[in-house]
Amino acid sequence: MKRAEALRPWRLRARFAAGLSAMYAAEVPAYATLVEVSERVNANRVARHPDAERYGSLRRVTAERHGAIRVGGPAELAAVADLFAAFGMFPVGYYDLRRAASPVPVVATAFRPVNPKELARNPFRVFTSMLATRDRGYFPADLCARVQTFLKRRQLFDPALLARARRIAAEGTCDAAEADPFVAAAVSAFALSREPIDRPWYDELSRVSAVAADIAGVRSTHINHLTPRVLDIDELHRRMSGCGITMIDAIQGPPRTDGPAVLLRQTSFRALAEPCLFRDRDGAVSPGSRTVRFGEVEARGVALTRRGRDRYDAAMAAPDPAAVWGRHFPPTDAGMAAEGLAYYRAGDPGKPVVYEDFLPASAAGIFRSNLDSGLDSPATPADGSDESGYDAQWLAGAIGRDIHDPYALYEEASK
Ligand code: OOG
Ligand code: NI
Repeated sequence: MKRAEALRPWRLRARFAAGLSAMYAAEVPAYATLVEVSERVNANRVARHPDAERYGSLRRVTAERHGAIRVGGPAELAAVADLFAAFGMFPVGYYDLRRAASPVPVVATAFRPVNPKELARNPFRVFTSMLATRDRGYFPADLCARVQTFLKRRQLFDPALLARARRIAAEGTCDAAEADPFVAAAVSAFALSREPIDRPWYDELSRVSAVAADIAGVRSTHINHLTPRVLDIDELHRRMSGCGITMIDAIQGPPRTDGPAVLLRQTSFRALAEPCLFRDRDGAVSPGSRTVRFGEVEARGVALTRRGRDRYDAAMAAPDPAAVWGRHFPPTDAGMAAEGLAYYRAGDPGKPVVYEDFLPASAAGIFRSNLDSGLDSPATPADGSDESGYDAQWLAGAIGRDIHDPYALYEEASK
Protein backbone atom coordinates (compact mmCIF):
# COMPACT_ATOMS: atom_id res chain seq x y z
CA MET A 1 0.00 0.00 0.00
CA LYS A 2 1.28 3.46 -0.88
CA ARG A 3 2.19 5.45 2.19
CA ALA A 4 0.29 8.74 2.51
CA GLU A 5 2.48 11.70 1.67
CA ALA A 6 4.01 13.74 4.50
CA LEU A 7 2.88 17.36 4.55
CA ARG A 8 5.10 20.42 4.47
CA PRO A 9 4.41 23.31 6.86
CA TRP A 10 2.81 25.43 4.13
CA ARG A 11 0.08 22.85 3.63
CA LEU A 12 -0.56 22.87 7.37
CA ARG A 13 -0.60 26.69 7.28
CA ALA A 14 -3.21 26.71 4.50
CA ARG A 15 -5.35 24.28 6.50
CA PHE A 16 -4.86 26.25 9.69
CA ALA A 17 -5.96 29.52 8.03
CA ALA A 18 -8.95 27.78 6.42
CA GLY A 19 -9.86 26.09 9.72
CA LEU A 20 -9.78 29.34 11.66
CA SER A 21 -11.83 30.99 8.94
CA ALA A 22 -14.51 28.28 9.12
CA MET A 23 -14.64 28.56 12.92
CA TYR A 24 -14.87 32.35 12.82
CA ALA A 25 -17.55 32.35 10.09
CA ALA A 26 -19.67 29.98 12.15
CA GLU A 27 -19.42 32.19 15.24
CA VAL A 28 -19.30 35.72 13.80
CA PRO A 29 -21.86 35.91 10.97
CA ALA A 30 -20.78 39.40 9.82
CA TYR A 31 -17.37 37.90 9.05
CA ALA A 32 -18.97 35.40 6.66
CA THR A 33 -20.65 38.32 4.86
CA LEU A 34 -17.36 40.19 4.73
CA VAL A 35 -15.63 37.21 3.11
CA GLU A 36 -18.41 36.82 0.51
CA VAL A 37 -18.34 40.49 -0.41
CA SER A 38 -14.52 40.47 -0.53
CA GLU A 39 -14.57 37.57 -2.98
CA ARG A 40 -17.02 39.40 -5.25
CA VAL A 41 -14.98 42.62 -5.12
CA ASN A 42 -11.81 40.71 -6.00
CA ALA A 43 -13.30 38.75 -8.90
CA ASN A 44 -14.76 41.98 -10.25
CA ARG A 45 -11.51 43.87 -9.94
CA VAL A 46 -9.51 41.17 -11.70
CA ALA A 47 -12.09 40.98 -14.50
CA ARG A 48 -11.93 44.75 -15.10
CA HIS A 49 -8.28 45.58 -14.48
CA PRO A 50 -5.86 43.40 -16.36
CA ASP A 51 -3.00 44.33 -14.02
CA ALA A 52 -4.90 43.82 -10.72
CA GLU A 53 -2.97 40.61 -10.00
CA ARG A 54 0.36 42.46 -9.92
CA TYR A 55 -0.13 42.66 -6.16
CA GLY A 56 -0.84 38.96 -5.79
CA SER A 57 -2.71 36.28 -7.75
CA LEU A 58 -6.46 35.99 -7.28
CA ARG A 59 -5.82 32.53 -5.82
CA ARG A 60 -3.42 33.88 -3.20
CA VAL A 61 -5.55 36.90 -2.34
CA THR A 62 -8.75 34.85 -2.04
CA ALA A 63 -7.16 32.55 0.55
CA GLU A 64 -5.29 35.39 2.25
CA ARG A 65 -6.12 36.24 5.87
CA HIS A 66 -4.50 37.78 8.86
CA GLY A 67 -5.62 37.16 12.39
CA ALA A 68 -4.81 38.76 15.73
CA ILE A 69 -4.26 37.27 19.16
CA ARG A 70 -3.10 38.73 22.48
CA VAL A 71 -1.01 37.05 25.18
CA GLY A 72 0.10 37.93 28.68
CA GLY A 73 3.88 37.60 28.73
CA PRO A 74 7.08 36.22 27.21
CA ALA A 75 6.47 32.57 28.19
CA GLU A 76 3.11 32.62 26.42
CA LEU A 77 4.61 34.40 23.42
CA ALA A 78 7.36 31.76 23.25
CA ALA A 79 4.69 29.02 23.23
CA VAL A 80 2.87 30.82 20.40
CA ALA A 81 6.18 31.01 18.51
CA ASP A 82 6.70 27.25 18.91
CA LEU A 83 3.19 26.51 17.70
CA PHE A 84 3.35 28.83 14.68
CA ALA A 85 6.78 27.56 13.63
CA ALA A 86 5.07 24.26 12.72
CA PHE A 87 3.06 26.28 10.19
CA GLY A 88 6.16 27.99 8.79
CA MET A 89 5.28 31.30 10.51
CA PHE A 90 8.06 33.27 12.22
CA PRO A 91 8.18 36.54 14.16
CA VAL A 92 8.72 39.59 11.96
CA GLY A 93 8.93 43.19 13.14
CA TYR A 94 8.43 44.84 16.51
CA TYR A 95 5.51 47.15 17.26
CA ASP A 96 5.26 49.23 20.43
CA LEU A 97 1.67 50.37 20.63
CA ARG A 98 2.38 52.28 23.85
CA ARG A 99 4.02 54.83 21.55
CA ALA A 100 1.02 55.25 19.24
CA ALA A 101 -1.01 58.47 19.14
CA SER A 102 -3.71 56.57 21.02
CA PRO A 103 -1.59 54.34 23.26
CA VAL A 104 -2.42 50.73 24.09
CA PRO A 105 -0.38 48.83 26.76
CA VAL A 106 1.04 46.13 24.47
CA VAL A 107 4.14 45.40 22.43
CA ALA A 108 3.75 43.10 19.44
CA THR A 109 5.24 41.12 16.60
CA ALA A 110 3.67 39.41 13.60
CA PHE A 111 4.11 35.73 12.77
CA ARG A 112 4.25 35.08 9.05
CA PRO A 113 6.09 33.22 6.29
CA VAL A 114 9.38 34.98 5.58
CA ASN A 115 10.18 34.26 1.94
CA PRO A 116 8.34 34.99 -1.33
CA LYS A 117 7.83 31.35 -2.27
CA GLU A 118 6.19 30.55 1.07
CA LEU A 119 4.13 33.75 0.96
CA ALA A 120 2.86 32.83 -2.50
CA ARG A 121 1.85 29.38 -1.27
CA ASN A 122 -0.13 30.79 1.62
CA PRO A 123 0.54 34.15 3.26
CA PHE A 124 -1.30 33.61 6.57
CA ARG A 125 -0.07 35.97 9.30
CA VAL A 126 -1.05 36.60 12.91
CA PHE A 127 -0.49 39.92 14.67
CA THR A 128 0.44 38.89 18.21
CA SER A 129 0.37 41.38 21.06
CA MET A 130 1.86 40.91 24.51
CA LEU A 131 0.61 42.80 27.55
CA ALA A 132 3.21 45.33 28.74
CA THR A 133 3.05 44.31 32.40
CA ARG A 134 6.57 45.64 33.10
CA ASP A 135 5.43 49.16 32.28
CA ARG A 136 4.84 50.74 35.68
CA GLY A 137 2.85 53.55 34.08
CA TYR A 138 0.07 51.00 33.58
CA PHE A 139 0.87 48.27 36.07
CA PRO A 140 2.10 49.27 39.53
CA ALA A 141 4.40 46.63 41.08
CA ASP A 142 1.64 45.01 43.14
CA LEU A 143 -0.78 44.66 40.23
CA CYS A 144 2.03 43.46 37.95
CA ALA A 145 2.88 40.71 40.44
CA ARG A 146 -0.75 39.58 40.68
CA VAL A 147 -1.10 39.56 36.87
CA GLN A 148 2.04 37.46 36.60
CA THR A 149 0.77 35.00 39.19
CA PHE A 150 -2.51 34.70 37.29
CA LEU A 151 -0.65 34.13 34.02
CA LYS A 152 1.66 31.51 35.55
CA ARG A 153 -1.34 29.45 36.61
CA ARG A 154 -3.04 29.36 33.22
CA GLN A 155 -2.13 27.22 30.24
CA LEU A 156 -3.03 28.59 26.80
CA PHE A 157 -2.01 25.44 24.94
CA ASP A 158 -2.11 21.73 25.67
CA PRO A 159 1.52 20.64 26.23
CA ALA A 160 0.91 17.72 23.83
CA LEU A 161 -0.06 20.19 21.08
CA LEU A 162 3.14 22.19 21.65
CA ALA A 163 5.27 19.04 21.72
CA ARG A 164 3.80 17.95 18.40
CA ALA A 165 4.36 21.42 16.95
CA ARG A 166 8.01 21.40 18.00
CA ARG A 167 8.51 18.00 16.42
CA ILE A 168 6.87 19.08 13.14
CA ALA A 169 9.00 22.24 13.05
CA ALA A 170 12.18 20.25 13.71
CA GLU A 171 11.39 17.58 11.11
CA GLY A 172 9.97 20.00 8.54
CA THR A 173 7.08 17.67 7.73
CA CYS A 174 4.00 16.17 9.30
CA ASP A 175 2.55 12.71 8.65
CA ALA A 176 -0.63 13.02 6.62
CA ALA A 177 -2.61 11.07 9.22
CA GLU A 178 -1.44 13.40 11.96
CA ALA A 179 -2.19 16.64 10.07
CA ASP A 180 -5.94 16.91 10.59
CA PRO A 181 -5.96 16.31 14.36
CA PHE A 182 -2.97 18.65 14.75
CA VAL A 183 -4.59 21.48 12.79
CA ALA A 184 -7.95 20.94 14.51
CA ALA A 185 -6.32 21.14 17.95
CA ALA A 186 -4.45 24.31 16.95
CA VAL A 187 -7.64 25.93 15.62
CA SER A 188 -9.62 25.12 18.75
CA ALA A 189 -6.92 26.65 20.97
CA PHE A 190 -8.04 30.03 19.54
CA ALA A 191 -11.80 29.63 20.03
CA LEU A 192 -13.55 32.01 22.41
CA SER A 193 -13.88 30.31 25.78
CA ARG A 194 -17.31 30.15 27.41
CA GLU A 195 -15.85 29.48 30.86
CA PRO A 196 -17.15 31.83 33.60
CA ILE A 197 -14.97 34.89 34.12
CA ASP A 198 -13.91 36.08 37.60
CA ARG A 199 -15.78 39.37 37.75
CA PRO A 200 -13.83 41.28 40.45
CA TRP A 201 -10.52 40.47 38.73
CA TYR A 202 -11.86 41.32 35.28
CA ASP A 203 -13.27 44.61 36.56
CA GLU A 204 -10.04 45.54 38.32
CA LEU A 205 -8.07 45.02 35.11
CA SER A 206 -10.73 46.86 33.06
CA ARG A 207 -10.00 49.94 35.14
CA VAL A 208 -6.39 49.85 33.89
CA SER A 209 -7.31 49.04 30.32
CA ALA A 210 -9.94 47.05 28.45
CA VAL A 211 -7.01 45.31 26.73
CA ALA A 212 -5.55 44.24 30.09
CA ALA A 213 -8.91 42.67 31.03
CA ASP A 214 -9.26 41.00 27.63
CA ILE A 215 -5.78 39.49 27.92
CA ALA A 216 -5.24 38.73 31.59
CA GLY A 217 -8.79 38.70 32.94
CA VAL A 218 -9.57 35.33 31.35
CA ARG A 219 -7.84 31.96 31.24
CA SER A 220 -7.41 31.59 27.47
CA THR A 221 -6.60 33.55 24.32
CA HIS A 222 -8.75 33.82 21.19
CA ILE A 223 -8.63 35.08 17.64
CA ASN A 224 -10.15 38.56 17.95
CA HIS A 225 -10.48 39.19 14.22
CA LEU A 226 -9.66 37.53 10.95
CA THR A 227 -9.07 39.81 8.02
CA PRO A 228 -9.64 39.00 4.36
CA ARG A 229 -7.71 40.93 1.73
CA VAL A 230 -9.37 42.88 -1.05
CA LEU A 231 -8.02 44.39 -4.23
CA ASP A 232 -10.29 47.48 -3.92
CA ILE A 233 -11.09 48.54 -0.35
CA ASP A 234 -13.11 51.63 -1.30
CA GLU A 235 -15.48 49.44 -3.31
CA LEU A 236 -15.67 46.96 -0.43
CA HIS A 237 -16.49 49.77 2.01
CA ARG A 238 -19.41 50.90 -0.20
CA ARG A 239 -20.77 47.40 -0.70
CA MET A 240 -20.72 46.47 2.99
CA SER A 241 -23.12 49.30 3.85
CA GLY A 242 -25.45 47.79 1.24
CA CYS A 243 -25.37 44.54 3.24
CA GLY A 244 -26.41 46.35 6.41
CA ILE A 245 -22.98 46.15 8.05
CA THR A 246 -21.58 49.47 9.21
CA MET A 247 -17.84 49.79 8.86
CA ILE A 248 -16.02 52.49 10.82
CA ASP A 249 -15.99 55.70 8.75
CA ALA A 250 -12.32 55.89 8.11
CA ILE A 251 -10.04 53.73 6.04
CA GLN A 252 -6.82 53.62 8.07
CA GLY A 253 -3.38 53.98 6.51
CA PRO A 254 -2.48 55.78 3.30
CA PRO A 255 -5.14 57.78 1.47
CA ARG A 256 -6.53 56.68 -1.89
CA THR A 257 -4.44 58.25 -4.65
CA ASP A 258 -4.10 57.80 -8.39
CA GLY A 259 -0.50 56.69 -7.95
CA PRO A 260 0.89 53.32 -6.82
CA ALA A 261 -0.86 51.75 -3.83
CA VAL A 262 1.58 51.62 -0.92
CA LEU A 263 1.72 49.65 2.34
CA LEU A 264 -1.62 48.75 3.84
CA ARG A 265 -5.12 50.22 3.98
CA GLN A 266 -7.60 48.79 6.48
CA THR A 267 -11.08 49.31 7.78
CA SER A 268 -13.14 47.46 10.36
CA PHE A 269 -16.57 46.90 11.82
CA ARG A 270 -17.23 46.84 15.51
CA ALA A 271 -18.07 43.61 17.20
CA LEU A 272 -21.51 42.95 18.55
CA ALA A 273 -21.80 42.09 22.20
CA GLU A 274 -21.39 38.35 22.75
CA PRO A 275 -22.88 36.56 25.74
CA CYS A 276 -20.55 35.38 28.47
CA LEU A 277 -20.72 34.28 32.12
CA PHE A 278 -19.28 36.13 35.11
CA ARG A 279 -18.55 34.63 38.50
CA ASP A 280 -19.02 37.02 41.41
CA ARG A 281 -17.08 37.11 44.66
CA ASP A 282 -19.70 34.93 46.37
CA GLY A 283 -19.36 32.27 43.65
CA ALA A 284 -22.66 33.04 41.94
CA VAL A 285 -22.52 32.84 38.14
CA SER A 286 -24.56 35.29 36.10
CA PRO A 287 -24.83 36.18 32.41
CA GLY A 288 -23.16 39.24 30.93
CA SER A 289 -21.69 40.28 27.65
CA ARG A 290 -18.39 41.33 26.12
CA THR A 291 -17.47 42.86 22.78
CA VAL A 292 -14.23 41.07 22.06
CA ARG A 293 -14.46 39.91 18.45
CA PHE A 294 -14.75 42.19 15.46
CA GLY A 295 -14.15 42.32 11.72
CA GLU A 296 -11.58 43.96 9.50
CA VAL A 297 -10.63 44.03 5.85
CA GLU A 298 -7.48 45.22 4.14
CA ALA A 299 -5.85 46.14 0.84
CA ARG A 300 -2.11 45.83 0.32
CA GLY A 301 0.26 47.81 -1.86
CA VAL A 302 3.97 47.98 -2.54
CA ALA A 303 6.46 47.73 0.36
CA LEU A 304 8.32 50.99 1.02
CA THR A 305 12.05 51.26 1.64
CA ARG A 306 13.16 53.12 4.77
CA ARG A 307 13.44 56.20 2.64
CA GLY A 308 9.91 55.70 1.31
CA ARG A 309 8.67 55.08 4.83
CA ASP A 310 10.12 58.39 6.03
CA ARG A 311 8.23 60.12 3.23
CA TYR A 312 5.10 58.22 4.19
CA ASP A 313 5.40 59.33 7.82
CA ALA A 314 5.90 62.92 6.69
CA ALA A 315 2.82 62.80 4.43
CA MET A 316 0.71 61.22 7.17
CA ALA A 317 1.72 63.91 9.65
CA ALA A 318 -0.12 66.52 7.54
CA PRO A 319 -3.70 67.38 8.45
CA ASP A 320 -4.87 66.10 5.05
CA PRO A 321 -2.37 63.48 3.77
CA ALA A 322 -4.15 63.11 0.41
CA ALA A 323 -3.69 66.83 -0.27
CA VAL A 324 0.09 66.68 0.20
CA TRP A 325 0.72 63.16 -1.12
CA GLY A 326 2.08 64.38 -4.47
CA ARG A 327 4.76 66.40 -2.68
CA HIS A 328 6.16 63.23 -1.15
CA PHE A 329 5.56 60.54 -3.78
CA PRO A 330 5.89 60.42 -7.56
CA PRO A 331 2.76 59.30 -9.45
CA THR A 332 4.20 56.14 -11.06
CA ASP A 333 5.94 52.91 -10.08
CA ALA A 334 8.82 53.89 -12.37
CA GLY A 335 9.22 57.10 -10.36
CA MET A 336 9.03 55.20 -7.05
CA ALA A 337 11.69 52.75 -8.24
CA ALA A 338 13.95 55.48 -9.62
CA GLU A 339 13.88 57.38 -6.32
CA GLY A 340 14.45 54.23 -4.27
CA LEU A 341 11.18 54.65 -2.37
CA ALA A 342 9.68 51.18 -2.83
CA TYR A 343 10.79 47.61 -3.49
CA TYR A 344 10.44 46.08 -6.96
CA ARG A 345 11.62 42.63 -7.99
CA ALA A 346 14.91 42.97 -9.90
CA GLY A 347 14.25 46.72 -9.92
CA ASP A 348 11.43 46.22 -12.46
CA PRO A 349 8.61 48.73 -11.73
CA GLY A 350 6.13 46.22 -13.16
CA LYS A 351 6.89 43.82 -10.30
CA PRO A 352 6.07 45.39 -6.95
CA VAL A 353 7.08 43.56 -3.76
CA VAL A 354 3.89 43.49 -1.69
CA TYR A 355 3.89 44.87 1.86
CA GLU A 356 3.40 41.87 4.16
CA ASP A 357 3.43 43.58 7.57
CA PHE A 358 1.36 45.94 9.69
CA LEU A 359 1.25 49.65 10.56
CA PRO A 360 1.50 50.66 14.22
CA ALA A 361 -0.86 53.64 13.90
CA SER A 362 -3.52 51.50 12.20
CA ALA A 363 -3.03 48.67 14.70
CA ALA A 364 -3.52 51.04 17.63
CA GLY A 365 -6.55 52.50 15.84
CA ILE A 366 -8.01 49.01 15.37
CA PHE A 367 -7.55 48.26 19.07
CA ARG A 368 -9.00 51.63 20.02
CA SER A 369 -12.11 51.32 17.86
CA ASN A 370 -12.98 48.09 19.61
CA LEU A 371 -12.41 48.85 23.27
CA ASP A 372 -15.51 48.96 25.41
CA SER A 373 -14.14 51.00 28.22
CA GLY A 374 -11.06 51.56 30.28
CA LEU A 375 -8.45 54.26 30.33
CA ASP A 376 -5.71 53.12 28.06
CA SER A 377 -3.51 56.07 28.88
CA PRO A 378 -0.58 55.36 31.17
CA ALA A 379 -0.77 56.72 34.68
CA THR A 380 2.49 58.56 34.06
CA PRO A 381 3.08 60.26 30.73
CA ALA A 382 4.77 58.09 28.09
CA ASP A 383 7.73 60.40 27.49
CA GLY A 384 9.92 57.64 26.10
CA SER A 385 11.84 57.26 29.37
CA ASP A 386 9.98 54.31 30.83
CA GLU A 387 12.06 51.64 32.51
CA SER A 388 10.22 48.63 31.19
CA GLY A 389 13.14 47.86 28.85
CA TYR A 390 10.88 46.72 26.01
CA ASP A 391 12.39 46.80 22.56
CA ALA A 392 12.92 44.39 19.69
CA GLN A 393 16.09 42.91 21.22
CA TRP A 394 14.43 42.43 24.57
CA LEU A 395 11.50 40.65 22.95
CA ALA A 396 13.76 38.42 20.87
CA GLY A 397 15.75 37.47 23.99
CA ALA A 398 12.61 36.89 26.04
CA ILE A 399 11.21 34.39 23.53
CA GLY A 400 14.57 32.93 22.54
CA ARG A 401 14.12 33.59 18.81
CA ASP A 402 15.33 36.04 16.23
CA ILE A 403 12.78 38.64 15.27
CA HIS A 404 13.18 39.22 11.55
CA ASP A 405 13.74 42.74 10.30
CA PRO A 406 11.05 43.38 7.69
CA TYR A 407 13.35 45.62 5.62
CA ALA A 408 15.93 42.84 5.31
CA LEU A 409 13.18 40.49 4.08
CA TYR A 410 11.95 43.01 1.47
CA GLU A 411 15.52 43.65 0.38
CA GLU A 412 16.00 39.92 -0.14
CA ALA A 413 12.62 39.57 -1.92
CA SER A 414 13.52 42.36 -4.35
CA LYS A 415 16.67 40.60 -5.66
C1 OOG B 1 -4.50 43.67 16.97
C2 OOG B 1 -4.71 44.87 16.11
C3 OOG B 1 -3.66 44.93 15.01
C4 OOG B 1 -3.97 45.16 12.49
O1 OOG B 1 -4.51 44.75 11.47
O2 OOG B 1 -3.31 46.22 12.53
C5 OOG B 1 -4.11 44.37 13.73
C6 OOG B 1 -5.54 43.45 18.02
O3 OOG B 1 -6.56 44.14 18.09
O4 OOG B 1 -5.30 42.52 18.82
O5 OOG B 1 -4.63 43.29 13.61
NI1 NI C 1 -5.92 43.30 11.89
